Amino acid sequence: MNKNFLQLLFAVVSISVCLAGRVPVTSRKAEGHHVKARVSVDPLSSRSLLDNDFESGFEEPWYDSSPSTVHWVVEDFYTPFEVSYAAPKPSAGTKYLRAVRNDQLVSGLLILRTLTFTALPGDEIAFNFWIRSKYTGGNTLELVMAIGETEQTLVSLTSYSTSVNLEWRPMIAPIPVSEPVDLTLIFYAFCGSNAEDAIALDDIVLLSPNAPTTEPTTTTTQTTTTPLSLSPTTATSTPTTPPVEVCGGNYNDPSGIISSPNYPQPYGFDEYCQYIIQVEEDKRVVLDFLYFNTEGGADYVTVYDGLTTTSPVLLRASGFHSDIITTTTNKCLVVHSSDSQNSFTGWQATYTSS
Ligand SMILES: [Ca+2]
Ligand SMILES: [Ca+2]
Repeated sequence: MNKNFLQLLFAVVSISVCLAGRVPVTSRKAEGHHVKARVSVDPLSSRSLLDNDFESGFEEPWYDSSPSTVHWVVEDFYTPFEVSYAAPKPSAGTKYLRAVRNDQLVSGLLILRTLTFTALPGDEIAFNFWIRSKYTGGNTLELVMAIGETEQTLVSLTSYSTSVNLEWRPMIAPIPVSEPVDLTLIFYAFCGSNAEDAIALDDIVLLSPNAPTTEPTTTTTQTTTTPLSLSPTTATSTPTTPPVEVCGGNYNDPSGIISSPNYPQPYGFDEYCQYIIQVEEDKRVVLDFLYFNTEGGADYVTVYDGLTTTSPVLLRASGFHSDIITTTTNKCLVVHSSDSQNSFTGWQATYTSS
């Protein structure tokens, strides 16, 4: 009798434990993605974990910490959460991270964070984004880097927030550190309550053109064993030399290509570059801007109908622009200028003589 009672008691306790064990799982599911295990990773190795194209369906190692009812959720292009205004189709894959609102489309702040990782000099963060809003500038999207409590805006994409923006756009933002620094990256966004309002992210990649690889180590080893007379040659072939940025210049060929410094990587801050184009005496210069993406209202391209900044202005543009410009004489001056923050992909133009 006692034995049977103990067996019964054991069975009841076992079932209770099982049930108790299940409760947190169920409630955690009901809460959605608020509760997430954050993996503790060494900052230097977590660098390699930042890349995410969201095709797995998971947002980790980025994580949503939005405080209100709007959340970053992985959406599939073919099964969207908000069907009235579908996202543009990604260039690769079908999934991306989208600001998803509740049934009442209540507006709110969105926050997306990384783990703490070690940023190295030269690091850049690349991503694709789509932002759209019923009223221009109504939705916001900013990428911020946080070192401890100090936050610094890397890029603000609010100027892309218009009712007609129906495409994914690429962005590369430099992470401005001069030495290895542990930091986190944070996307702050605000999504409004109109049906047209939308924000999405995809293809986040940490680019590290200056990150040490195994190659330079081998070179260093060789340098120490080579005769002294050969060392200057070895030194000049060191692969860590950064590419030379072209800022303006003289262009006298009948045709050519000009672009913002570092194109198609983002141009720099506080730049002022003059491109002087001169073709044959009886010809005119035709400039065709094939690509144009600068910070609206801050980073400008100005085309003068002559060789000085006092010449008539043929074009002064920022943001998105598409244009073909013909000068009245055989020469023109193109000026690229940027302010001290927010650098975009820039611009590229061909010129011909006609
Ligand atoms: Ca994707
Ligand atoms: Ca700028």
